[in-house]
Amino acid sequence: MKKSRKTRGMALTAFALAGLLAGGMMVQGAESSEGGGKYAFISKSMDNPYNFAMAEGFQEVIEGAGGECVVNHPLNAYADDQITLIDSLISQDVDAIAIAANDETRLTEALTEAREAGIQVITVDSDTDHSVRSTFCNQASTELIAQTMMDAVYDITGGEGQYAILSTTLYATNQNAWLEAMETLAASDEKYVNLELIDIAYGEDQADASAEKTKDLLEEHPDLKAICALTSAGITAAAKTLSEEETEVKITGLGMPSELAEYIGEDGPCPKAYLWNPIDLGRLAAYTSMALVSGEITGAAGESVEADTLEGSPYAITELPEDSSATEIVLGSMDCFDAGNIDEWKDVF
Ligand code: RAM
Repeated sequence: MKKSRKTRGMALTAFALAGLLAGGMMVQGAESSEGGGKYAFISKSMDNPYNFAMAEGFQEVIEGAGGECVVNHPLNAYADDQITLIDSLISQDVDAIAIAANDETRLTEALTEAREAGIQVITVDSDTDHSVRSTFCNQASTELIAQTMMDAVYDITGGEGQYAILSTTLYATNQNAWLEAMETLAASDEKYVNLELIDIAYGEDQADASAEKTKDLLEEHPDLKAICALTSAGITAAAKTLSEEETEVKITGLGMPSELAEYIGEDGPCPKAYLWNPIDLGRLAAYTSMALVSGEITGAAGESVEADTLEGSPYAITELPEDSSATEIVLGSMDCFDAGNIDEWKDVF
């Protein structure tokens, strides 16, 4: 199996910093409020509708409660771009940072400094080193996502043949956890015995790079039957590429129905895709940040988060399955988008 990677450059960080200082696109300032606290959200990267959806939910809840919201979308999905933003938020004296981590360990120093400055830190969508955040707003359990992805591959291939996975970067905590769980499941469940994982490609959570990686997969693996994209940016780019290349190879994975609508269908490149509600995930992160700042919770197992506008409220804070010294809050389930329901879903997110 081949793994591809792209090296990251310091130039990106310098560019991100320049953008930040110039008040560029990367940083959306937000409504000021009557002293309800200053709450920051850092997504993985800009130009990704999934990240805009999370930010929208986060901002809606913070501003609805009278807080000030600072939304930061880094230029690229790398730790360096996020470190620059964390440093800036420390000097802006925010009360809390909710971050979708681009790397499990490389944010540790910057987030430790944030906590030492009295800032509450949580992760959302993608976790860090457990010691530097109070809790993690997890979209759905790793097992559920891995099982759903393996079953989607099984369904669209008829249960046999070669498939490839399209991921984001080599460092993304969430995609790496899902990948590992998929590999474990594929190796342990007889159901998947006739499926062969032939390649893992990394499209950097960007449209262009994901499209290039999709073309490479088609060229390098003539017997490829399906691609499973663990990224909303990747699945849309791959679906577009498959349709332009007029290939029989199919795609499934995690994606936004609003972006995938034209590719979904029995005859289209994407028979079905899945996702949790990213706007709700942003809302949950906002409620959790506010509860930490007000002292209602500390992030310990056994506590819960009141989330007035979310159906599942209150959300229990539970121990991480793999580390009883750290916690998470699981948003819940995933929805499936296919020819039968895509028209309803495409306007939701
Ligand atoms: C991408 C991001 C995010 C992931 C979604 C499904 O936009 O990588 O982390 O959860 O896809």
